[in-house]
Formats: sequence, C-alpha cells, structure tokens
Amino acid sequence: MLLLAPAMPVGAAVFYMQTFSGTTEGWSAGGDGLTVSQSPDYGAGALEGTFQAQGRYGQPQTGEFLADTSGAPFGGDYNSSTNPYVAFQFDFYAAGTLPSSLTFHMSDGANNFYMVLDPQNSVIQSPDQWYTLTVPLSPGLYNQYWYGGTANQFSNMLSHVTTVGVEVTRNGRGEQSYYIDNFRIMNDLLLVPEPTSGLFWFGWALVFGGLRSKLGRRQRSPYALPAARAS
Ligand SMILES: [Ca+2]
Repeated sequence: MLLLAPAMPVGAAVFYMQTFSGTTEGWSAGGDGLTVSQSPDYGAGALEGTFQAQGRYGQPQTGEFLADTSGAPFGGDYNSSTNPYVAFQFDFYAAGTLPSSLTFHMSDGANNFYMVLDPQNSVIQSPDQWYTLTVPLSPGLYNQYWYGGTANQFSNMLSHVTTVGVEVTRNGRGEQSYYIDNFRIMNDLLLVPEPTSGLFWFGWALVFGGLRSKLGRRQRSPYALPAARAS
C-alpha cells in the first residue's frame, strides 16, 4: 500500500545525522530483551539490536533502540524557531528475520506517542536489505500516522521531547538482529533564511558543512547541512 510510505515534506533537508562509525552515538537499549551495540558491519558501522535465542517456550519481546536525547539535538523543543524539525529518517535492516512489528516512539516523559513504521511488513518486505523509513512530525499529519493522543497533545510533546526511540518486536524464538544507520533529523529549509541563489546556498552548505565537522555535533547553525551522506 503506497499510502504507508510517508513522503518527505517539501523543502526538508538533513539537519543532523548519526552514522554510528565506531560508536553507538550514546544510544542505549530499552524495553524487553534487546541488547544494543555498535556493529562494525555495513561499511563504517551501524547500530545493532539483538534478541537472544529463546528456549522451547518462547515469548513475545519488544525492545527499543533509544536515542541519546541529551547529547544530540533529538531532545528539547522542536517547535522553536531554531529547531524547525519536520521529520526523522533512518535506514533499517533486518538480518535474516523480519520483525513482528516496528514502531517509532516519542515522549516528553509523561505522554507517549507511536507511529507504526511497518504495518504487517508492508514496507520492510524482505530481510537482508536496507530500507529508508521516514517519520513525519507535522501535527497536521498526526491523525494519518500517529497514535497515543491528539494532534494538539502531540504538538505540545514536541516542545519538550525527552524520548526518541525505535521499538522492534521479535519474530519467533531464534536469535535475530536488526540494524539502524544514518539516523537523521530533517528541518525545514523554508523556515531558515533564504539564499539569494542556488549557487550561494551551495557555497554556504560547503563552508558550514566543513566547519561543522570540525566543531563537533553540538554546533547547531541552521546552515549546517552535512557535506555528504556518510556510510
Ligand atoms: Ca554507518
């Protein structure tokens, strides 16, 4: 069903991206039974979540990849003028076994909201290949993709984000691993100062892209577009 693949908002650009090269980027495990670690596989690395094999009488387990909302720009106020975030995107890989379910989770510590990323395996249809998933954050799209409250409550939560996570439910009793890479947050190019020309914009992207990599990830200039998609 094509309607289950959210389109990237018009004018969106990568604001910040984690590539898990040699580090978990502060991510941790939540939920039940999932261990989260950095994997050297897949180029320069990815985030790996693993369920161990179960015995004869297995039970359903839902674990969570939890983003670091203190050290990366994934926590705080998404409604501020300096953080006009419009979507998350990330790449997902199921090694050998498709998950039973895959859900995006956001919270302000009290109110939890969820987006079903892969209803009935309609998006991630095959194991052992990468899929890019988009998580729209516009309250106007809330009723189409999210549950846990109302669009207004969702918008309020976006002003005080404390939890960003990807929940995965195991499929069967065997050991199974799932991978996340290039986890990125998109902002709205239309809301930052407009360049006078495309060439001007390209130049600033190169300048600030270079600066950004030297200054570290806490620099949050609205011009700080990544220079290239890293592996
Ligand atoms: Ca990577």
